[in-house]
Formats: sequence, C-alpha cells, structure tokens
Amino acid sequence: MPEATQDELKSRVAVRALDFVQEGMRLGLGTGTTAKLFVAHLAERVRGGLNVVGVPTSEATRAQAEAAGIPLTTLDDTPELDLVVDGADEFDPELRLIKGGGGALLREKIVAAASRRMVVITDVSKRVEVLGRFPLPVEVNRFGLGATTRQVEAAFQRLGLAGAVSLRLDKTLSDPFVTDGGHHILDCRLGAIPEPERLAEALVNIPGVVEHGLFIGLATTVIMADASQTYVIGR
Ligand code: ABF
Repeated sequence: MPEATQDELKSRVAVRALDFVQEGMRLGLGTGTTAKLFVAHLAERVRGGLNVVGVPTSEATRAQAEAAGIPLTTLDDTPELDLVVDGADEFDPELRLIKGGGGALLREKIVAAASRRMVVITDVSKRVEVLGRFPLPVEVNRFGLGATTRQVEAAFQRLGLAGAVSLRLDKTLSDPFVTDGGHHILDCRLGAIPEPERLAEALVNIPGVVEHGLFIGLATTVIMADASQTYVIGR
C-alpha cells in the first residue's frame, strides 16, 4: 500500500473532527491548511442542513467560511463558544502547543480561550517530546520593535535559552509580515523549551509583546494521524 501523503493525513483528521460537532454549536474556526480542510468539510455538512455558527480566527478563514456559506458571528455577539477546531505547529505529551506559524496566533488564542473545548487537528509530524523544535512565534507591536526584540532576547538569556530571533518577512521577503491585527512577528529559534510555563510568563510581562505562540492549558483533545491510524488523544 502506498504511504499516505501529508495532505491525506490532514484530510483524515479534519473529517474525524466533525464527530465533535453537534447541532446548534457555536464554533471557533481555525486557520492553516489543516483547519482549512475542516472548514471545507464543515461547509458540506452545513449545506446538508447542519445548524452551527462560527467565529473565524483569521481573515483568511473568514473569507473561506463566508464563501462556503457557514453562518458567522463574532465574540462580541457570542462571547462563549462550545468548540474550536484548529491546527498546530507542535504539540507535546501534555497537549501544550506551539502555534502561529501561519501568523494567526492572537485571534487563535482569543478564540481558544473563549471555547469550552479545543480540538487540535494534526499529522504525526507535529508531535514532539519537548516543545521548541518549531520556532516560537511572538507577536509584537510595531511601535518600539527594536526595544521589544531586545527584551525578548534578554528573557531567553535569563531562562538559559539560547535563541536566535528573527523578524518574520512577508512573501516579498523585503517587508515585515503584518498580522490581521496589524502587528509584526518575531520567530524565535529555541531548539527546546523545557519549561514552557516559565517562558510564557516571562513573555507576557514584556511591554510590546502582544501574544506568544505557546498555548498552555487550552487544548483538550488532539486528533493526530499517521500512515496507518488516526489517534484521539485527550478527552
Ligand atoms: C494554524 O495553522 C497555526 O496556529 C499553525 O501555525 C498552523 C498549522 O498549520 P497547518 O495546519 O497548515 O500545518 O493552526
């Protein structure tokens, strides 16, 4: 049997996540290639009569969901959600995550925090023993970028983390990437983050840091596929 491609694994977890969706639910709609597949499958169910309402975690997801006919709301009108289904860049055995490779971490975290349950859909390549192989995205205000970057670097040093920090560029590679919220992103190559909670606390205390890509205590379930199976981890 031929090896499953990464796209096939992503599609499998996206379909499996539909099992967590129930009639009438208020849903957070994630961002990224895996979440995009979920939104496409969800739209099919909506066309088939499923009644749900969604809050998108990015302008890209909003555009996709609108075009596909999924009814949308906002966290102002619907401040509590039943479930968010989203991708991740990494997850560890405690279901701590790194997210933000797609640049949507701020809205993704706000939506996850507003949701009773967070189901993460991934392929096996995202599983790690220790977070940090994927560069940690840190979203920063444009004002004071240089000073904020120095403070982020100093925090890494204090925690004994050797980190190379780079400003994310957009597709042209000549301008900084700008998030949906109008901020920039620092990608921080740390290699390993032995104490994610300590790092998260240090980062949120730096003025100018808008949000970071460590998602701790938010994911309730990870659906992961490898070539032979689909695994549901958590509750
Ligand atoms: C979003 O999309 C992000 O938080 C994460 O960066 C990315 C996951 O990527 P993909 O599903 O495209 O592999 O969930």
